[in-house]
Formats: sequence, C-alpha cells, structure tokens
Amino acid sequence: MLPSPREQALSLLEALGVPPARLGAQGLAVHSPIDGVLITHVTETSPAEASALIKQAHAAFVQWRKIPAPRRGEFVRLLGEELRLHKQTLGQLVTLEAGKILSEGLGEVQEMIDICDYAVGLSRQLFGLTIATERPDHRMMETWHPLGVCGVISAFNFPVAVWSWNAAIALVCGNAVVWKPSEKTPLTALATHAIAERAAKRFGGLPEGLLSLLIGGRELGALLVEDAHVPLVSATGSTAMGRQVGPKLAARFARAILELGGNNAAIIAPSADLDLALRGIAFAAIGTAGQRCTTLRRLIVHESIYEAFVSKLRRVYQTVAIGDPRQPDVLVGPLIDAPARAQMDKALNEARAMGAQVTGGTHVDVPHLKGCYVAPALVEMPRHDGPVLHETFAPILYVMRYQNFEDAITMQNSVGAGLSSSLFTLDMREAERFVSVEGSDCGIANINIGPSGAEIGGAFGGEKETGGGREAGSDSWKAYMRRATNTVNYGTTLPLAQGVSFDITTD
Ligand code: UN1
Repeated sequence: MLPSPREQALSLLEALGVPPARLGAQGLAVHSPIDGVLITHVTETSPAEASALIKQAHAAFVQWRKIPAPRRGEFVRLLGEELRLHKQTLGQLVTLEAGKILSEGLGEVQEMIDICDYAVGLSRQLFGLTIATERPDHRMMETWHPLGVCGVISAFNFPVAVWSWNAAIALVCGNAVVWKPSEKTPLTALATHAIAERAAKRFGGLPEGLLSLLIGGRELGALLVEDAHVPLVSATGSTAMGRQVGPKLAARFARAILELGGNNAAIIAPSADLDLALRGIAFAAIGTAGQRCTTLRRLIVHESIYEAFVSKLRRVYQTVAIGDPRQPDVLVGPLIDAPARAQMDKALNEARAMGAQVTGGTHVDVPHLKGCYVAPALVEMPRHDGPVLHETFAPILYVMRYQNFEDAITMQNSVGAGLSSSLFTLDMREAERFVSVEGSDCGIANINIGPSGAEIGGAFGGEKETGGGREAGSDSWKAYMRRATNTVNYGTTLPLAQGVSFDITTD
C-alpha cells in the first residue's frame, strides 16, 4: 500500500532540505492531483518582496558577470551533481505535485541533469566571430556579454525542467535568474532551490540573490514582466498568457522567449512501420495525460491504412492503465485539476456535436483517490475543424483521414500553433519533403518518432502562436547574452567605411 500523497510529499520535502519556515498553515494551498488532498500551504512572496528580490538579483548579476564563464560553469556542474544525487526524491515529488507517472517524473529530473551537463560544456564555448574588415589595419569582432536578470515563468506540467533549461544556460552566460513557478507547483520549485543551495554551498557561495523564487499568483509574473531590471523574460504557458506578456515586454524593449500553446500533429503515411507508429503515437498522445505542450493532438492517417491502424489504436485506448501515477503499471495519471477536466468535457461535447466518434474520454473512478482521472479520448472526426483547431490541455487525440500527401501537410500546418510535428513514413521523398521548406511549419519536425519528448541538445520551441522562442540546446544561449560588434583600429590613419571622406583641417 502506498503512503498518502500528503505524507509522502512532506517527507520528501524534508529529505530534500526545504526549509520548514516556507511551509505552514497559511499561504498558497498546494494539493496533490493524485487525491485532491491538501499537502501544505506555502508562504507567498509579497509584491514588495518580489521587487526587492529582483533588485537584489540585479546586484548579484553585477558581481556574477565578472566571474569567468568556465568558473560559472563549475557551479552548474555542481548543480548537476546535486540533481543526480536527488533524482529519485525530486522525481517522486514531481509525480506527487504534477501527477505525471514516476518514470516521467524521473525523466523530467534527467532533463535537468542533461541541460546542466550541456551548460558546463557551453561555459567554455561562448564565442563570437572575427569578421573580415574592409579597412586596413583594423580588426572587427563580436563579443558576447551577460544580459542581466532573466525572469522565468514556468507552467505546472514541467514544473522544474523548464526552469533548468533557462537557469543552467542563463547562469553560465553570466546572468541572475528570478523564477516564478506555476502557483499549482510551488513545492517542486522550493525543492529545486534547496538543491541549488547545496550546490552553491559546495561552490563556496553565490552572490546573494543570484537565484530567487517568487511564490504566488500571476501578479508576481506581471511584476517580473514590468520590472526594468529584467531585460529578458522566458515564459512558458498558454497562447493567451503570451498575448499579455509579449506586448508588455515589447513596450519596454525587453526580450521575450515565449513557449506557448501547441497543437501538434502526426501524419501516418501508407508506407509507415505501423507497430513503431503505434508506440510513438501512444506515448505522444497519452503520455503525461496529454498535458505536455508537445502532446500529440491531431492524427492525420492515410485512408488506405486508416482502419488497420486506427483499430489498433482504439484497443490501446481501451486498455491503457489509468490510476495512481506512482503505480508501476499505470501509464495515465490524473489531470491537474477539475477545470482541466471540464475543458476536456467541453471539447469532447463540441466534437460529438460535429458527429465525431469518441473512444474513451470518460471520467474514471480510482478507488480511494479523489483526483480528476479520465480515460484518454480517441476522437474520430468527420473533418478538421471545431475543437481540433485549438489546444485543449488534456488527453484528446483527434483523428482525420487524408488521400494525398500534400493535403496532409496543408492540414498539419493549418492551425494557429506551430510547436511540434511528425511524420511516420518509410518513403524517403515524403520524409525529406516534410522537413523541407514546403513541409512542416513547426519549430520541431520529426520523422518516425512522435512530436513529444525532445532532447535538450536541440533548440526547443515553435513558430506562429507558439511564440517563436527557443530554449535549451543548439545556439539558444545567444538569447541570454547581448552581442557587441567591436572594430579596432591598430593603424595610424583613419580610413572610413564605405570610402567616405571627411577631411577636417588640423594645425
Ligand atoms: C512542455 O511541455 O512544456 O519535448 C515541455 C518534450 C519535453 C519538454 C516538454 N522535453 O516533450
């Protein structure tokens, strides 16, 4: 018999070293989605405290930016080590607070470890170019400088990994980080900070306030967005949230990294390896109970294999184990809360009204657990329209048919969001076309794997209503630094660019 989520969470918080003073009988109430029961309250940050923390972070940045980047990398290396040591405990806490199955909770912490490793290497690779200049005895180069305080606003579904993608990179780049986690998942944020504090101790101390945490509601996120001491905000959440945050940052010329909604599709072509596709589709559509921004939401299947493939998928939907995400055989945990389930019901009703055929989608009673459990829904649509066009953050997979490949690509691209996409095919021409300029319009386009579960080595993010931001690997680090172009004249004359002459008379 498993302990109650509350008991287990409280003992994990203790094991992780979260200061008891942050928890108590008052403040932000935190419930486990597993049973809906209150775990504890968390002390909230007042707006005045938040402003003071941002100021302090700026002062910390002024010190931190002078530390050589490889030395900054040493702190991130220690952070990665501490995360390795606490992978089990933090992973379990992610499961208790966000409701994802344990393997995914642990995977989330692994993603944090991976980005730390990546950032350590990066700390010795923050380089600019030297560029040929048109003037004799001149040198032209670019230098990358730290930016300042980086604000991070994260969502409940990846309560700690998203912070780490931003923080690990921002720190080696010489920045301070102020984090506003989702009000639904403050416990994992506190635990992450406790882990970072251990790394800081081993490092020999960080400038006071280099990493800070704002616990509370969206007004704290708004404060971060409006504070002139914050030159960059990386915000993960809905497109509606991005529409508020983006213009405010633009108005004060601050940078935005926006990771907003997704409405990700997979195309199953006639040549696809259907067994492989089935596994890929099941993980992408059902995993994390449909609560990833990369979750597969639209399946576009060639008519010639529709029945063969979709009948197998129906069976998966009918048999997948739903329940306590701590149980090893369970693949679908609870939705985060009752409003999420109501949104799911609403979308399914809209689909039914259009004539859709729904497999699953019902509320599920799990003995002794009062969480919001649902059977994932496979929704065979008469057309690509209505609720299909919008992201509902729940395990709903809409299925459509196609006849020709170009139409499938058009369908895949005809939604507002542009995060992730995939194609299952063994036809090389189709595969290459899909990743070509005429193919998927998303930030992520995969072949023979689903749209979710990206590695940290690539740049993560999407186009159109997904916001255009890129985090994690590749050259995403450049967003966390400012570039200066330097031209140095080591000669004795002053030739002007473009052949301009401007001769003044001198005595
Ligand atoms: C998110 O859902 O906000 O690619 C992030 C993935 C994960 C990250 C998801 N690595 O599914």
